[in-house]
Amino acid sequence: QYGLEKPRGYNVSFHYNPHVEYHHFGSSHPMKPWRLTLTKQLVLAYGLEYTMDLYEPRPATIDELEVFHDREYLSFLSQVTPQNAKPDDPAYLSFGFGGESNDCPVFDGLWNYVSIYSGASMSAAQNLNNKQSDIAINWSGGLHHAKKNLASGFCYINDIVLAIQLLLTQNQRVLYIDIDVHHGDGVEAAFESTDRVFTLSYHKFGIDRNGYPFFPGTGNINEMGPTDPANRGKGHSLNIPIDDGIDDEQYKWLFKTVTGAVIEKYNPTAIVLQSGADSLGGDRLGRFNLNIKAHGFCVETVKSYGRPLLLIGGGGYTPRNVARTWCHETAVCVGTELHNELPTHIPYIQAFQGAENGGGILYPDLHNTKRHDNLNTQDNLHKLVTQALENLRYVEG
Ligand code: ZLM
Ligand code: CA
Ligand code: ZN
Repeated sequence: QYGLEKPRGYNVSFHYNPHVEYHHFGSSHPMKPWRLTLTKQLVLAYGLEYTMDLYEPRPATIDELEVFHDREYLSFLSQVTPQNAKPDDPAYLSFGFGGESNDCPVFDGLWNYVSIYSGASMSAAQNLNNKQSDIAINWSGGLHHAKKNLASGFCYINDIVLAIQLLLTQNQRVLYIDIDVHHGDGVEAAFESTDRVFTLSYHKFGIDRNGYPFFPGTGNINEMGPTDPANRGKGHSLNIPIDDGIDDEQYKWLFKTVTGAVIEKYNPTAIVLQSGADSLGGDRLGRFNLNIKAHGFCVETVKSYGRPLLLIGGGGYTPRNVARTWCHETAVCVGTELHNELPTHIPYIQAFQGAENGGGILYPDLHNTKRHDNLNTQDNLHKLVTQALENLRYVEG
């Protein structure tokens, strides 16, 4: 209807199993799989499905997940239900479930949910491996905090680690970039002892007024992986700690300068970009002040290097803006521009209408919708970039 034709150049594939939508972490939990429904509705309303290859991947199997995760953890995760869960069982707490914050609740269909989003990331990685796609997208993945035997920060299975492991069968060097507002600690930890994966995370870092560190509390500029010179992974992680309220121009400059230096030095043959949308202005959990196009600039920048690209979701806690951003970034991948006026035939159009919901347009101004003062000075950011570039001294391409 919008007359979009498949652009020459980039083959983009979209890996999405709609069953992921029907899962709920519980009322008032910030992670809402429903944001994926909204994203899909925008992508369809703009006609982007005609510009990509669409896949409905099967759920991953327990054997596939065991490539990274411990068997005992998986057997617990695959069997636990809200009915049989024993919150005082030591196994329950030690695997990261429940607890005081209840970041990782046990909900109905949990195993189904985790196998679906993981299967989609693996399917996307396989498409890159077979050279069927130049860019493969899974907005339901990007759960970067999960460890091999631990659920953490809304993440149970680390689909990113599983996808990178598949890419490593065909690539000597994989670069992982993470623009979620939280530190990509699980992916960094998984590959700390290899130089075949370089991890780069941009995130909010610091202690709040109440004395709590911003989750997960790691990722300062001096954390560069193992320090033992005998460890091949030494210097193959780069962390970019950022303070509250960073704006579009500052973030774009920081991202372009640091990411560009890493790509040129490390020379990866494939790139994985975790595009968590909680770095947007007005996010329920985030602290940054980015607009949708500044977030999308990161996708454009990475795409411009022309390497096989796996693009995955992650955080994002203001669902209407998550959907806007991931729809925009899907368009960036296929190389098309979208009208600011949202098509009116979208199911759930009300979610995007009204002044507080972004006024029925694709690119509302998100600047200071939650009033985080900008604590990042130009001087701090220049020092940060200088240190970041120095941190690349152990890297060979
Ligand atoms: N408490 N409900 C980002 C993951 C962020 C941990 C633990 C002291 C929440 C949050 C859960 C409904 C990604 C922490 C100790 C009390 C925090 C976090 C359930 C609200 C709710 O209303 C909520 C009852 C819940 C959780 C807020 N949790 C906000 N921030 C973080 C985890 C995941 O985006 O990076 C990738 C998907 N957890 O801060 C405590 C440390 C304080
Ligand atoms: Ca990050
Ligand atoms: Zn996050």
